[in-house]
Amino acid sequence: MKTQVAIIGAGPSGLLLSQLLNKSGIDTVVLERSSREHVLSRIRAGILEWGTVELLREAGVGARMDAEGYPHDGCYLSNDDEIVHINFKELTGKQVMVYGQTEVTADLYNAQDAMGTTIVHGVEDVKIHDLHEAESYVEYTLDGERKRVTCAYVAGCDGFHGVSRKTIPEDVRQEFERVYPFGWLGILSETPPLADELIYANSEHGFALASMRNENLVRHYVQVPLTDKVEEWSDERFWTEFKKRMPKEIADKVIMAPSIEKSIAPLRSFVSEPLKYGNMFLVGDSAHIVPPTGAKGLNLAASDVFYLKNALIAALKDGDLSGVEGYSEQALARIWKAMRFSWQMTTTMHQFEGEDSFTTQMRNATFDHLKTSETARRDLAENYIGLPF
Ligand code: FAS
Ligand code: PHB
Repeated sequence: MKTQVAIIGAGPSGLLLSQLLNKSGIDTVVLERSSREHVLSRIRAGILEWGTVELLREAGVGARMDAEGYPHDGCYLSNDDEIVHINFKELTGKQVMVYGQTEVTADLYNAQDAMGTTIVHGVEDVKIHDLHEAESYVEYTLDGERKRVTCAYVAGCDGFHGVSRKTIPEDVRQEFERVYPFGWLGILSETPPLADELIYANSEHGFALASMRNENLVRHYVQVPLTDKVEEWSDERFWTEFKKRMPKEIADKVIMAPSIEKSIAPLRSFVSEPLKYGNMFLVGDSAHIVPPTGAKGLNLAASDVFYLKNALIAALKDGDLSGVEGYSEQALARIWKAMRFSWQMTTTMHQFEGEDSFTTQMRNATFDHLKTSETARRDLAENYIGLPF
């Protein structure tokens, strides 16, 4: 097979890049390890920055999001029973959109079907070659047969455990990492949201987040030790812990209904530089991981896609290589600022095992500053709604 851009991975990064490139007349082939059903079964992000909303509209996949998504003007942060409202709309003029990553992925798949693009599922043993030649190629096995896609460029959209980042030699890569000593246990439950907007709760018992998907489906999380296993957490244990961490006026409204999905995600901050190696570009989770506290993971993938699609269109249609040469530096500038915000939100809102009393006082002082300073609230709002692409 021959194409202009070989895309490895059919998660949000790969599908959105394929959608935007094909809309501009650039030919792509997407190679995905899992089945379409498996990709669509993943429950992940829930918040879209407005830049992501506008990019999805540009890609022609905004209709269901605009019909079924929920624009939110702000969110709440609580510290035990104290609650502070961060009014994004008032402080920045912007909102965020509550619309699950699962829905975004489904909308992208449907649009890709309509466009008749090439997405190959169930590929194995992907290998990337000749990245410093005029033409590169990607090899993979499908149904026991070894195949090859020749291309001008390769987009590594294959997530944290993918092959593309590891194709860059270790002595070329520089990796930065912070692994947090806890994870998030998340559940889906068919109950109404506990408030009109999200609640990020810090308490002496640990962190919890009350999020939502629609008026009768909530997505809630509690911080758990990394050693915990999801089977150790009954629904009752989850709800009891969740109520302890929410402010009393919220906890009193909790309906302890059955979970329809339950999973634990570890938290880590990670960046691999550079994002370009010859004809290959890293996009989304293949290049970086953020703790979900700042709702940045999916949204950083979107800004990477925005920079790369512009660069590839300029290179392949006009022979202008400035974008592809500048992609890594341009994307990393935004990645690092989102990395900082996500790390700050995580350290501010989570209790760390064995932390000293000074650290606890710093957390309380940060919360008090948010309560009393509009400037502090505007800084948080500006980062949460998403820095400009
Ligand atoms: P993805 O990991 O989504 O997709 C990569 C794709 O590449 C996958 O389909 C995979 O099967 C495929 N692949 C991997 N190796 C391959 C290979 N060798 N060959 C071919 N295909 C290969 N973000 C938030 O903003 N909020 C959240 O609450 C949140 N929760 C999360 C919970 C979990 C458990 C995880 C893992 C992530 C969460 N994230 C969250 C982050 C998540 O949303 C990512 O940012 C988002 O999925 C990034 O999309 P992609 O870059 O497409 O990577
Ligand atoms: C979610 O709804 O899954 C969600 C929302 C906000 C976050 C993380 C996860 O910061």
